[in-house]
Amino acid sequence: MSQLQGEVISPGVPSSNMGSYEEAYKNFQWEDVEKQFSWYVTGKVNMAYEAIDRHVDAGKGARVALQFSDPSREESYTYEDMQGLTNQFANVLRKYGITKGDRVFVFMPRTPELYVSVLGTLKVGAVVGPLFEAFMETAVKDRLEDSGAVALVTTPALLPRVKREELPTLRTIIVVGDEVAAGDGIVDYKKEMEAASPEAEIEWVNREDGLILHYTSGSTGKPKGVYHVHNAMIQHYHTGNVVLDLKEGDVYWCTADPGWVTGTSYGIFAPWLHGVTNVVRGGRFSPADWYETIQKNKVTVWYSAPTAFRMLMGAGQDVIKQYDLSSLRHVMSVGEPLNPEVVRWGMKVYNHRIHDTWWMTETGGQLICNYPSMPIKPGSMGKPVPGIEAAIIDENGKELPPYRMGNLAIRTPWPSVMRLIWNNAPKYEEYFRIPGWYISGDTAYMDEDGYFWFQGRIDDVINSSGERIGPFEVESKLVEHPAVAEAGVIGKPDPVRGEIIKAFISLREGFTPSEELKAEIAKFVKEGLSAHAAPREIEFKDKLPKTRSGKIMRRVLKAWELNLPAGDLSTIED
Ligand code: 6R9
Repeated sequence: MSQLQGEVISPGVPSSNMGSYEEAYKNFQWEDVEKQFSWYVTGKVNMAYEAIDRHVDAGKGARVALQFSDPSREESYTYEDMQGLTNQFANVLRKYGITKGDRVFVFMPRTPELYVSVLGTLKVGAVVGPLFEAFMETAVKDRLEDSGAVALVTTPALLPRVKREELPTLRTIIVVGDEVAAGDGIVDYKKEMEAASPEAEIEWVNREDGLILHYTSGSTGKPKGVYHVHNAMIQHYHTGNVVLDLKEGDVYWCTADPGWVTGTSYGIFAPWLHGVTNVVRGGRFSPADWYETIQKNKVTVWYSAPTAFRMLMGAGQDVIKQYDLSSLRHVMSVGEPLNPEVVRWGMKVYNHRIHDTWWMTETGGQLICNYPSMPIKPGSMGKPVPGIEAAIIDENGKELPPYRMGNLAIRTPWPSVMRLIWNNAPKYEEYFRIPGWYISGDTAYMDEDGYFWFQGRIDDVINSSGERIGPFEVESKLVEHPAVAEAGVIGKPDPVRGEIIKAFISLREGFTPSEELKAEIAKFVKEGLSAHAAPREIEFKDKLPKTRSGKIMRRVLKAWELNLPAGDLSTIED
């Protein structure tokens, strides 16, 4: 573990919203954040009002809220535009009898209509269920069925994947397309929007009323519906301030799809609560298009994921040189461990620190992060957000001293923690099985400066000859090898050693698989990390199985290895 330490990158930008981390942490009160919202007094709230209408009421309606582009569209919408459109959509929903507490799902590509649908749904007090566009029949059905969804917004291309006859609660399907055959529960989005008034009453709800239902896969079983409430906005607003460091006039780009929690908490709520310009780019990943998006929109704050940074790294420096990225002020990452190699590369090619942030669907918002004003230790997730207490505990709830690996746990409660797992109370309670703590399912350790270091999911930790090995550490070393594009590491059962380390590797452009290369890579880890961490087996793959949010699915690698069924694959990419 220790080879990752010792390296520290000082803050490049001294001025940030938070200022000194220690001071901010010490003096923090959640009440001070809550008091920024008028609903603090009345208790009646609506996320959509706070994200959109509030800015119009404050005279800032002419600002650009949504800057959208994909290969066929380029559009911008002011806060005032968004107010009118979301009101219209709320009126459409009301016409079809959709009311407070109903579950309304969105199943469509990233387009302005998706964002209008999400916020319009919130305006009537209904709960949003976002789905990845790439979901196939069973994935869609499982989620709509479990949640008892009454309405769905989708496109003509995706509609055939919705098995209506098997979904008795699903009454209304709103289709966003050019020629929609309306009738029999099918509603034409465009026609209805044209006919709807741009004025609507907002449904004022309680802070504990439902906001969003995000389905996420565990290591076993069907996906779980993680339920969040409007109160989460306190966390979204706070982290938008101290982690995203959003300031008046910022142009912010979160590359995540709203099917993933990052694409809602930080692709919708946090930026709009702060009244900044939110850039949304549809279409597929391409390094040139991504850099073009930054250049063209003069993006100042950029939030992406290790998998994307690794792909950009793989694309090389020549493409970067063709673009002007000087607008960037702050860069962040989330979703899986951010390899130190990627942080070093970010310094070299962007001249920016990439700030790692850690959190989960279940936590609703960021919890452990690196901040603009704080030194970064590459490979560390950073320190708890002010207002959050994090610790490493054992199975009895005992806090462990620095450098001891254990359960990464968070003191309960905090504003955005999930309130339910839909239809699954036992699953929910597992997270809170130790009184006073939320158990994340991740393992980590803390160093003597209070930085947290991710080690793996509980079930991913490898034990080889009595040595505990975190797969992340091995993967990080592997991707430092010039031939390695991506790597996934698992423990393979072994009669002598308990487990041995097996690495699945995709190679960079220009490298060909060979036994020599395998030996060379294994030697590289042995020499760079330690003998016990070196993979005893290496297998080359064209592509590694990943979730749509970019996580390498080690359980799929493990299933391949052991010839077992791979389990729920609904979140797998392509
Ligand atoms: C936001 C999000 C949560 C799991 C989490 C952990 C992994 C997320 C990470 C990270 C290492 C980071 N994870 N951020 N691991 N470093 N900075 O990703 O939510 O899709 O629910 O995943 O992702 O294992 O437990 P979700």
